Parts: sequence; C-alpha cells; structure tokens
Amino acid sequence: MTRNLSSGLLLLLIATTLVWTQAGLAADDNLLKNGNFEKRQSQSLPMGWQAFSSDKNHWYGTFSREDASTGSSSVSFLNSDKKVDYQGIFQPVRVKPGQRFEFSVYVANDPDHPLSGLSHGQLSIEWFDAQGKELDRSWSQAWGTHTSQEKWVKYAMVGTAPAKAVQGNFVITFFSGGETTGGFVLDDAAVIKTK
Ligand SMILES: [Ca+2]
Repeated sequence: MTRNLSSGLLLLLIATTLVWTQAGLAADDNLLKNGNFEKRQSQSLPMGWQAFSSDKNHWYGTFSREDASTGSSSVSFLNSDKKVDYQGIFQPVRVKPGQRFEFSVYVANDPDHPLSGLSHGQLSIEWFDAQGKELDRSWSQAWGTHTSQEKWVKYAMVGTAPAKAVQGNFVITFFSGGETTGGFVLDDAAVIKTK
C-alpha cells in the first residue's frame, strides 16, 4: 500500500485539524522516537512506545507489513475476540507552557479485518504538570468504519501546552468497546513544534 492521499474521503467531519498534505518532515523535526515503527521492542510492541489497555494494559496490537512510506513495517491495531474496550500506545514528550505541537499519523482500515460497528481510533494529547497530575486532554477527529482500506489518510491535531505543563503524552487509542473483530493499520506518527 503506498501513500496516496485523496481529498475525496472523510471530509465534512468535525476536525480539530485535518491536513491533507504529505508530510515533508526532516527526521530531526519529529519529537517522537521510532515514529515510522521500523524498530521493534518485542514481538508486538514498537521500540520507544508504551502500551496500555482496559485489560491490565495488555497490548493486543502487532506489526503489519503494510507501510505508509518507504519502510517495511507499520502497527496493526487489532480487536481480538476478547472484550477489550480500549487499547493503545503513547510516548511522553517534555514540553513548556505555551508551546504548540502538531501530532499526526497515517491510518488505513485493515483490508483483511476492517473496523466494524462503533469501533474507532483517535489521537489525544494529555498534559501533565511536574507532580504528574493531568492538567488537560484534547482529542483529534476519530477514524472508523468509513476509513479507506485502499489509501493512507493523514490525521492530525494541534495542541498547546497549558500553564504548568512539563510533559505531553501523545496517545493513539483504539476504542473497540466489545465490538466484533477488526482494526486498522497506522504508520508515520510525528509530533512537531509548530507556530
Ligand atoms: Ca513504517
């Protein structure tokens, strides 16, 4: 699957920010480690990322050979037969109040096991103070059953670190809510400082 963005899909949904341009990121600009998911920490977890879920933080995702750019690996978010309400991965980034960040990923519906029912994925940023208390949380537009199986689509959001924030957790969550099996593949996650 190649990255071939189309502006004909997924329009008109309420978005924090939805950007249709291809990412022209220099590697140094991306504050996330291993955003292209080419390096593995275990059989299923990409290096540099932490996993969580409603099932004792067990991670049911795995890797896919579908790739959004030039690598050979992406992350496959799967809803197994188990009743997992949500699961995901995240990375913490050091921030200062007032700094603005764009958080983006490329997503495609899993052609073999497409999303079903109300299952959906979403980006979020959780802001924490120096004591580890969550100050605020903001969300991107969701992707779901309408998401293309043919093309990679970029989802992006912009967030501004609130007063007292020292850390932002950049989170990708799959809400499956006990729905039937299905999932999506995701690649090229990036967090960049923006104006
Ligand atoms: Ca990749």
